[in-house]
Amino acid sequence: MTPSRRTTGTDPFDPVPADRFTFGLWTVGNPGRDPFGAPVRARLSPARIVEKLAECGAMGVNLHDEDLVPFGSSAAQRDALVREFKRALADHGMVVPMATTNLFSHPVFKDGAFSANDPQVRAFALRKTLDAIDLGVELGATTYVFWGGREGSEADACRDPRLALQRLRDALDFLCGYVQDQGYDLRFALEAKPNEPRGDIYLPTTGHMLHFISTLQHADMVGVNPEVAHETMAGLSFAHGVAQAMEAGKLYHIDLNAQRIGRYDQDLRFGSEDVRQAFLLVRLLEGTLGGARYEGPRHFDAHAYRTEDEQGVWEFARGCMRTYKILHARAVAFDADPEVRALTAELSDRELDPLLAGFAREKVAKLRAAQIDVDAVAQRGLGYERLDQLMLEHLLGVRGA
Ligand code: GLT
Ligand code: MN
Ligand code: MN
Repeated sequence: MTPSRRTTGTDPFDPVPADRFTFGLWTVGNPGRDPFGAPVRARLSPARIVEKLAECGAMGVNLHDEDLVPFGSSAAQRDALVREFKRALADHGMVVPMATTNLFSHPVFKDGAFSANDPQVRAFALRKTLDAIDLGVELGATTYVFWGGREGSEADACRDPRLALQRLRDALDFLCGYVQDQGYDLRFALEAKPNEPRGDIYLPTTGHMLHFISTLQHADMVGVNPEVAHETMAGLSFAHGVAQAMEAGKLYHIDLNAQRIGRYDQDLRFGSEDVRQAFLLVRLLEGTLGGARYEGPRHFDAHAYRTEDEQGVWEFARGCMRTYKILHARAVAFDADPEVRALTAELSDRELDPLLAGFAREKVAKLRAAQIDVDAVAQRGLGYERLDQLMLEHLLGVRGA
């Protein structure tokens, strides 16, 4: 461990690099600007962010091209910035597991990037992404995120939405080809969002993304990067979306934050609003309920309240990580609780089980002949009230602490 790492005391919830927590440069670096007000905090340099995140116990940082290299920088400026950033990473033992492209800030992307109607915009977006991929790979990234924030519409008659999908597919196929041609060790992770900044964004949920991926030329190197806030904005269960991605072997990355349903994209401190969903999510990611565990970085795509100064930003960062670890510990205790285990134990039926998976003609008659006491089954209470209360009591710290 490097000297700048805070030496942790005995608190088991203090984050350490082995927990694999990461933040975007744009997250803790968010200066607190919103659509109605100017920034409230000074811009932090990438080197400062690296130093402070290391001190907080994070493993690494992720970035957009423009978080490090401002739009329009010369090649010499770029190289100097990259050199300085690499030095900060090395000095503080931090890594860059993920990178992405800013395809939303510059006015040229006002009608989208890969799906824009103007081929000049699409060509520029593709070219910018090639450069950003090179940058990410140079910094060591093995995951590349695509968040199509501007890929959408307000005046929906402006293009056939099927054409938009075709254009998005063309771009991803091209970029997968580039990565393979360069021999990069890089996988793509697609991030869905239903709206904001566009009225409607194409491919609005992780479920939409999962199907879209199956239509790509190099589907094997493309997965998803679901974000808590985005699925919650769509009114969906985040844990279910993540579970589907995991089950499909497509959870390549994750954006952790918090969100209240029905609001704009809040990107709040992880677990701060939706502690129940957050608990179920951590339980799933860490595999305490059984099954495979998510092995990628635990990335926070969130930012501190606009009320905060820089000190508050580092409190925010520590809070994200501590809450994750506390929920993990709660999930371990919950899933080890004998009463929970009894209530969630899988029922088995030696006669019926073999009939339920895999069609065979002879199973049809057996299924029809099986004795099933429908009324008795229908009357059986399932104990889910007790189960849910047990979950709350674990969460509230009065059981299994
Ligand atoms: C932007 C967005 C996030 C995405 C980032 C990656 S950019 O901050 O709100 O959800 O993950 O492009
Ligand atoms: Mn995100
Ligand atoms: Mn968000």
